[in-house]
Amino acid sequence: MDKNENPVDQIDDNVEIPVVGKKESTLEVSRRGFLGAGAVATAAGAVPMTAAMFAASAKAQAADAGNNKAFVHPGELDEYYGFWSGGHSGEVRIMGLPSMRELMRIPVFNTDSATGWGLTDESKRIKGDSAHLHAGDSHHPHMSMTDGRYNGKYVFINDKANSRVARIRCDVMKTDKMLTVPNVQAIHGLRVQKVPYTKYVICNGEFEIPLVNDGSTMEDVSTYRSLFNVIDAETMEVTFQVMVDGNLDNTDADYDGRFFASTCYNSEMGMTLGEMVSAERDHVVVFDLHACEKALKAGKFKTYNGNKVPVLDGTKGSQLTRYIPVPKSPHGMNTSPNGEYFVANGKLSPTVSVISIKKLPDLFADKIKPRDAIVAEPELGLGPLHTAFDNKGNAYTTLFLDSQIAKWNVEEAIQAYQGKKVNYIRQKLDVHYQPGHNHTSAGETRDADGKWLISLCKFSKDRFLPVGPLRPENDQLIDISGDEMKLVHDGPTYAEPHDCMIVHRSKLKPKKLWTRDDPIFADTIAMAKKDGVNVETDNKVIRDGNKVRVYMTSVAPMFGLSEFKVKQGNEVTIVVTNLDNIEDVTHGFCMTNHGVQMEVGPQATSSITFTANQPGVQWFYCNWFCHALHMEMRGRMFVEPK
Ligand code: RUQ
Ligand code: CUA
Repeated sequence: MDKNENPVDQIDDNVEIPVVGKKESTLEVSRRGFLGAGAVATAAGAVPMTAAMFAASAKAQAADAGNNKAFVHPGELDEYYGFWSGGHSGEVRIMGLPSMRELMRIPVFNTDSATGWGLTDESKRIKGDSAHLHAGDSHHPHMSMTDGRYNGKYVFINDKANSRVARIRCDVMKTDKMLTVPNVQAIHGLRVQKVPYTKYVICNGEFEIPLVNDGSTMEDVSTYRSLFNVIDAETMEVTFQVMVDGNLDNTDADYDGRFFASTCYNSEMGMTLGEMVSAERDHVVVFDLHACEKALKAGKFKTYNGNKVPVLDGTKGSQLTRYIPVPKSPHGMNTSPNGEYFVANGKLSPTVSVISIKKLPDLFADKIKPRDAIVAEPELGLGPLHTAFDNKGNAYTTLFLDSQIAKWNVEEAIQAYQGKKVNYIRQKLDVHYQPGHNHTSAGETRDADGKWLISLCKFSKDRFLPVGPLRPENDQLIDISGDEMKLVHDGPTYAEPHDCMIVHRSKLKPKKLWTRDDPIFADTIAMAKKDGVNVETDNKVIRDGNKVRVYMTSVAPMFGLSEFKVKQGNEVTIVVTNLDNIEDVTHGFCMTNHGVQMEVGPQATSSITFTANQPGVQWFYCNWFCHALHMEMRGRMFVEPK
């Protein structure tokens, strides 16, 4: 083959490639310049590396990773499930760890043509008042817990773009509830109550808006509020909201069932970037759930915007909250798995603030001052965003600007804060590049096991073959089981895994087949009953004025109907019941030229509604490969012209 035929061969060996992670590298300088870290001095004496040198050092690194525990042989199963947000793709992805194989995608706020999510009648019912929205921005997937441990029941996820929260049922790995949160804009940080169990999902309304947002006041910033939201995990309705001063960013819960804490990056209530970052200190708001529930019972709330959601007053001076000043625009909020600390990540400050949860009852009893709850403020590096934990008292903080993970010891950071001379920093590991969230295996639960760390890097730059101006991100897997962190895998991902969590496989028992009484399609079955149709046995066309409901079964490789007739302009609902009782035999239904596609899982019923607006013969076919005669699994819709 001609050397030039392979684009890889065209990479010039003598081209200057910056040394990854060396403070003096040219990359470091351009990266920092680009990201606008004003505080960072430009480094002098950059030592560029050639591609050949770079490859050699990469090889050495790989060899150093040694017996790569991340390698899962073909046919072997992973030890962990990972739940990844899909960012502005709006979905959630299931990964296998440590292989980093993508196992499944769960469409949530997006529309998906493979499964018909957003198109089917069932998914539209679940999406409810936002069924007309086809976009979303998913950030924080977190699993329900019992006594501070994952219970394998639900995964909750927020949609920043449309102020929604959705729930995924882990027995079928499908979205089963969705709610638009009233009175707020941009649901951002989301976590669950850990103890005694996930009764509530907690989340923050990030953007400040007038509390009564009907256009009567728009410029008057004093009417703007950001609300903390407490959602019932079972009913998926807002139980109450808490009004605060400043905005709210990320949040987490304690291991006692009493406190939640949220970061605030705009205590100034500024409306421009300059105004938002002007104060030297912002704060962490701590919420006392018991006090909130008491106030709720006592009727100490107001309602706004014509909805019934109780809004409690948690602004400064309230008994429901305490405001702990912390340095400049904190971002991530993470509870240590021993239940001792809330850690607020400094973002614009090189520090994280460690809050002692044990001291919070005294703070609420006004026995101590807010800053007295801080027990450490270790300096870690530039741009600390999120912190994860192992089971040995260490914390792992992403440094966005430094493109590193800082491993530090929590107790030693506390000693240093008390004035002892200790070096609490254990190691700094270069990651590639600009990490946002990180997460350790079971690290947000009591089961933190100190085995794996994921660094979700926002930029991949030179780590993969170039694929055009838009690049994948890089989800890096780090082995933290030894004394040293070791990078063992680069995983390119599509926009934008904000956050993830890692669950041991023993916690999950997903179903292999649907059960016929599943609530996801119960309403469709009820509709069939009204039509006098038994979807498991009948293949029938029901005409109801301009509406036509077509019921058919599917058994590989045939639909129960090979043809049916409608009139042009009819609103047609197709209901398909997959009678195959065999694992992995999913059928699909696609009506050509109508944008109609859906998945029908084994033993499931799925339905989809459209207008038959084109006369003539319209073929429908099965679009999920199911049988040697899958291509033949099709039939005709005859549309009589008007
Ligand atoms: S945020 S990069 Cu949406 Cu979780 Cu921190
Ligand atoms: Cu049924 Cu393909």
